[in-house]
Amino acid sequence: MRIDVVTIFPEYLDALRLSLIGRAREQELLDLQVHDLRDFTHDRHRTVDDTPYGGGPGMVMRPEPWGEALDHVQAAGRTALAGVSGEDATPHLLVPSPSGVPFTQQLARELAAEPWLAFACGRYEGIDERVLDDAAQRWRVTPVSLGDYVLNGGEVAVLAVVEAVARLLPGVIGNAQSLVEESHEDGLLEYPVYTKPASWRGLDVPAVLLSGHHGAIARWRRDERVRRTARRRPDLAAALDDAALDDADRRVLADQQADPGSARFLPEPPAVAD
Ligand code: 6GU
Repeated sequence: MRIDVVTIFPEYLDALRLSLIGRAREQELLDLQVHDLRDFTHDRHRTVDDTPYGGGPGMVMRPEPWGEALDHVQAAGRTALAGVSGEDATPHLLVPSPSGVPFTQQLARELAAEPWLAFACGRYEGIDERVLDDAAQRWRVTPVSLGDYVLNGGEVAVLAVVEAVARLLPGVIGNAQSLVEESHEDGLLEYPVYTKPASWRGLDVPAVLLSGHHGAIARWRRDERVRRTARRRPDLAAALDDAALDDADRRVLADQQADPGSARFLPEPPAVAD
């Protein structure tokens, strides 16, 4: 996969040299190129912003450097992808913004199937809207949001989106099974996990996990996923597809919903040993 990122803070993206994503780049599973927006300015001060038409607070990113930067991304990516995706390849442009569409595991899966993504990192009050309108005449353009809160710019969101997408690429994560049994893959949150020692600070690992009884362990984990989802994410629990639940799931769900617990930040109720 090819990914281009345009930003005024290229150093923010240095974190994508670390760990699994860094190794994926070394192995050329991922070709990630970061471009400095200021390289596409022509004035002495390398100005990327100006005051908003219509007044109001803050500054808006000027369209001209963005237009040139995205033209450069188009040309550089086409050269890099030559032969892979054809002469008319275009990136899917993602624009991080608190007013974007929610970034979800489902969207991450869809993006992981694409050959070429580009990210336009806005700062200040945002990018002149014509930059997106112009790009949309040639490319697919999707504003994306991490959630209902405000960051200072798109860079941190790009770190999150690139990590969520790149880990789904074939070969990036050694154990493919660990991608299947995860929060948000089937609408349920993940079950709690434990390692040695079996007793720590007076807290015992749930006995069922030491029982060697694989059926009972699978049932306990499933119950914990349902209970945790109902407790922490009533929105997800309400959206569960009833057809995907068995009788035990429905019982656990009903019990948890009848006794939801008093505070969002309480730890889980003690696990019941089997
Ligand atoms: Cl994607 N960008 C910015 N600037 N703020 C956000 C966001 C994105 N998602 C949530 N808040």
